[in-house]
Amino acid sequence: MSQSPAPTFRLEQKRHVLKDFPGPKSSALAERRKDAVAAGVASTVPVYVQDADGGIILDIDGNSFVDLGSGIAVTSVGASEPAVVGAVAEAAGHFTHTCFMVTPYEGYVEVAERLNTLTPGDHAKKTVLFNSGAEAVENAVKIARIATGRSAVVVFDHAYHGRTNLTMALTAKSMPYKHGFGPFASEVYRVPMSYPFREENPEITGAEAAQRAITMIEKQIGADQVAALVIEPIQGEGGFIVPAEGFLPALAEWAKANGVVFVADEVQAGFCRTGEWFAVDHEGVVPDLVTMAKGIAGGMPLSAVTGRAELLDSVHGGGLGGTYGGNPVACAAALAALDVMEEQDLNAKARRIEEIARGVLEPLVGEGVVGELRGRGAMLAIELVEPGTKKPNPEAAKAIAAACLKEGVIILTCGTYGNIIRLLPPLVIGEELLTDALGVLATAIKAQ
Ligand code: PLZ
Repeated sequence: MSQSPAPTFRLEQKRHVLKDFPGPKSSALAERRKDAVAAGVASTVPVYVQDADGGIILDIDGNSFVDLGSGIAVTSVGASEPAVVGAVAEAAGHFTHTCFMVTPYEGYVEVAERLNTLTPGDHAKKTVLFNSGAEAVENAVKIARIATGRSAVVVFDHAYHGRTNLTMALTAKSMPYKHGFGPFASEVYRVPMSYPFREENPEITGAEAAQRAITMIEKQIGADQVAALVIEPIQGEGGFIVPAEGFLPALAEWAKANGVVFVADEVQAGFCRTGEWFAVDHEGVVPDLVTMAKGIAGGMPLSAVTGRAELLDSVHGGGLGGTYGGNPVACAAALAALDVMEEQDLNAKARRIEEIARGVLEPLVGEGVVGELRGRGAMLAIELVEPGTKKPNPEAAKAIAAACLKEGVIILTCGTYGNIIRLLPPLVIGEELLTDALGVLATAIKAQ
């Protein structure tokens, strides 16, 4: 268990919502939004934020919600972590932007050094910075293609890699991410994932599931055509799917033997979320390239590709970049956030969150709508089914999330079938607040 001191917070770490939210201020903003904001952008929660700190989001009408989503796995250190806020203010006070491609600065170099050390493997590594997860994944593919001189990219069922054109192609789920937005990038091939809960043969091992994918790759694409195999070590949007043990190592080994660049998309699972720095660390897998974003910078937009120096350096000068990539304020935030992760031992915090959450939720498994509880660290999920079957139950997921919200607990759903409740609390959340929120969740599940 973590020995680090518990952080103190500005906002009272207590759930408190009025019966009839959204309140008048949020409702007025919702009206303004209707006229001003594109209808294609949806929000999960109907209130507007005034403040956020620790495990609490305070809305503009005075309602305090427990945050079990972290803005989709971003604010692991908290949404207003003092060291991050201070670093942002300090950096912005000097320069908000110069463009690293025009006039470079130290923060970018330092973030690269930190990531080269933190990511798995002790080989020589290099890093390039961007703004979003999708941009990181796109660039990993660009790097793999130029390094190998090949074009095919292998991705998996249930994968999520972003919303740009290439990453839409890499993403599995049509609605809402891809529907109507094609044509999509070519040379993208999808193979079966290891999804233990939904395997036809529940006995299939990780190695066998990997071989199933490998056979498909070899027969339908040809190993020597494949530039990259891109995989989320724990799938995020697809449903917090943890592949069977041995699946990732077998794929990594095959990639190595066949000159295929193994890309671990750690955008959602990285930076202490699973109780390790990276989700691949649980099985000792060393990727050729790692894509990172979300938790990296305490809420500021920053993403990265880190990997084998010879791969990164196979790109011609000027071949990688972007106006904002590695913005100096975002870099300062990342350096502060990484310090917080180390100093407060957020890996230990994530493991403690798992222990507490499993204690509350495990007794519900197999009863009623709860098909499975899975995940690692503070990346846990419940797969909801129709009682007595494995038939996905998205209605239950929606109803449970709505019931939690009504009580002041923000919970996100996900999954190919929309039937997954996922837990992504800030890693700094207090144990009392977490236990309170889990109690609300357990009650909502039992009411199904
Ligand atoms: N790779 C593994 O989880 C983003 C998407 C939310 P961006 N996941 C949240 C939504 O509905 O848009 C994600 C991810 C993995 C890549 C991405 C993309 O990261 O920063 O959203 O581009």
